[in-house]
Amino acid sequence: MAHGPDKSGRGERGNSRSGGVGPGDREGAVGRESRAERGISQARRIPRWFPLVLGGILLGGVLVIGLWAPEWSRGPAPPGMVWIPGGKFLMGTDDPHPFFADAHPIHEVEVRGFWMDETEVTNADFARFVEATGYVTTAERPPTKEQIMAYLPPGWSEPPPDKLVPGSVVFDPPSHAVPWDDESRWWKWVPGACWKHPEGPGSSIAERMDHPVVHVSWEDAQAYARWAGKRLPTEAEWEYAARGGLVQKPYPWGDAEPNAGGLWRCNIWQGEFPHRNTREDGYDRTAPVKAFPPNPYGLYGMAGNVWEWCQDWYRPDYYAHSPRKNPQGPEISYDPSRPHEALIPKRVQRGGSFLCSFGFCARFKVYGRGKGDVDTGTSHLGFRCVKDR
Ligand SMILES: [Ca+2]
Repeated sequence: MAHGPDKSGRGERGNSRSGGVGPGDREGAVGRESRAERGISQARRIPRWFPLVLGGILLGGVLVIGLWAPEWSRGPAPPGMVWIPGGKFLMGTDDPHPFFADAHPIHEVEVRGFWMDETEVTNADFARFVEATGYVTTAERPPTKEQIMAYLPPGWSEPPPDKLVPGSVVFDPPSHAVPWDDESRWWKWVPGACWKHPEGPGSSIAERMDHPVVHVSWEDAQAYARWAGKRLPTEAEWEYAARGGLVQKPYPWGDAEPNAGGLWRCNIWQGEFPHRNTREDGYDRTAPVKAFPPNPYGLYGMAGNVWEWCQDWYRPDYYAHSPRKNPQGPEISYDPSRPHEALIPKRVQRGGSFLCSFGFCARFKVYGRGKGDVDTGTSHLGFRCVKDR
């Protein structure tokens, strides 16, 4: 009884659990050897480099998805805007002309991708904003005595109260040639001039709803941008976009002169400035925002027509120490070119206007920089907006 089948069976099970090899186990070992041998055989058929290559492909795929996913996730284009893919570019110029002394040196800048209005903000756009908000522009409010005195050279007397009326600065060409040493020969303060009356009372935008809005201060442009859920471009974003992916070319379309082949590519000045405009490009003042072809990014009017406000404060020496990534402009503005205005807060303007010409002001080139008092709009100054993804 002591050697009965139960004990024997427990013993076999016990041996099996402790690693003993019974007939069934032997068969299993043989089976495992066979499978192992088959595995070795298969491994011998797969080149040793294969896992490395496969891993590399998978890793590369993950990286590509990681880099491009933000581009995919930007969603559909907001109406009237085009996507400007982020990247690096060479900002500024080595053009030795004094017009461009503040655009030195050439320096590499990197900007994030952003949406940009394909055109300047039009009178129709601005009318919708005013209708929706009741906004009153700077030019439609009476200026303060301090605002006017800030522009006058030291020693000038204060303006009488009857001069403190709403108005703006209008290009008013003289009838004959004049020296270029004093802009007051062609710029006039016109009471009643504003975005709705670009040349003053009696003028109208009724036939110019697709022209860029003008007589907007920086504050007005900011107010519009906030209402539209957008913002003004940084100067770096503006220049990056204007260049359209071209490298160190003078114009948004490349190297060709603005009228190469007898075809005008932008609205600037032809003739003798400021008294005789031959309007070979078809326009003596503003033009419709899509009057000329777009640049490679699909942006219209990045040269000429009207200057465009940017977000940045202006300093002529900023490029010498600009941050490389997404520069936002200097902390404060400074403009020593007009000593009595040096401390007036000025923001950057870009793109030039219908008053630009090679002789008088060639700053409609993509690297040309302009600037202006944040409170002052003129008849050749507008803006466009950008929007982050
Ligand atoms: Ca013109």
